[in-house]
Amino acid sequence: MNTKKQTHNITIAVALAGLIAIPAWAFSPANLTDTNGDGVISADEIREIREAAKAQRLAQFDTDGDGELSRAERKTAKQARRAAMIAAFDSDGDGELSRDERRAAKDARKAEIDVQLDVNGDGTVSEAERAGFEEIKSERKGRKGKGNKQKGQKQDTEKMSDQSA
Ligand SMILES: [Ca+2]
Ligand SMILES: [Ca+2]
Ligand SMILES: [Ca+2]
Repeated sequence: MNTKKQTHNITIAVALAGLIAIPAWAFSPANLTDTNGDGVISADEIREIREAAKAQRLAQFDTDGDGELSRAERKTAKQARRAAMIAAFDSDGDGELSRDERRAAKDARKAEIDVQLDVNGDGTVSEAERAGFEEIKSERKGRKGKGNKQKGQKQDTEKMSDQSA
């Protein structure tokens, strides 16, 4: 790979990560591409893009080069993301993202994803064009929802028994 180009791409990826980092199911840097040119961005293509984004994130923030992000490295990554978010969406310039600014960021992210999903560029995202994205979304939601619920219930139970003990 071309290192120079990659570094440049990382910068873009980080900026993009900032743009789209808000949602609960946080989607990694989106440059959703119809890699195999079949007219739709499949779930597999999204997975690959996400893996690549993850690798880029690692390449940029793995300062000690051990192939993992330590807590401190994660923190730096998070701060960079936050800074990118604020740079992009802090309309009133107070250094914080208000609820409206967050909403604007979310809307921008949605719009951006729609543009990317509209592979044939006809201005609408057809069911076929959206299918892969929805698959990823429901996959994540399912996993997260289930996990959280079970965890939450367990925690509640534990908490209750703690309190009664
Ligand atoms: Ca494709
Ligand atoms: Ca603000
Ligand atoms: Ca379309």
